[in-house]
Amino acid sequence: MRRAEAIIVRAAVVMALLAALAAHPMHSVQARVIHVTAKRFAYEPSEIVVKKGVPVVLEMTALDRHHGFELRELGVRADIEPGRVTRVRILPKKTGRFIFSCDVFCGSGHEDMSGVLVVVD
Ligand SMILES: [Cu+2]
Repeated sequence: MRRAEAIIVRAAVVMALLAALAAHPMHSVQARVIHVTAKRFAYEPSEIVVKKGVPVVLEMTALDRHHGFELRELGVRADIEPGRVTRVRILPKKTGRFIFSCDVFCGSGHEDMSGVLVVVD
């Protein structure tokens, strides 16, 4: 292969890689990562403040047992388990206070296991 051809091929490979990276939803906009833990019968933090239009990734893990994470208004639900990180990407599109709660029965305080995602301008 001639030198010019080799350079063109290399440039094409780099462009294709960059395009693939940019097209990937997790990389299209820099997402803010927020760590959340769940245990009987609370999330930490229980109040998560995010900015409208800025994507966030919740990295969630459980400290004691299997819990759930349901944020119905934003169409999000996930399982949270010990020894595992569950990632949920959220793009908040409107401001407000959105309650999330545990939807996996985890004991006598399960009904009170909730938190709030606060979306601000
Ligand atoms: Cu629960």
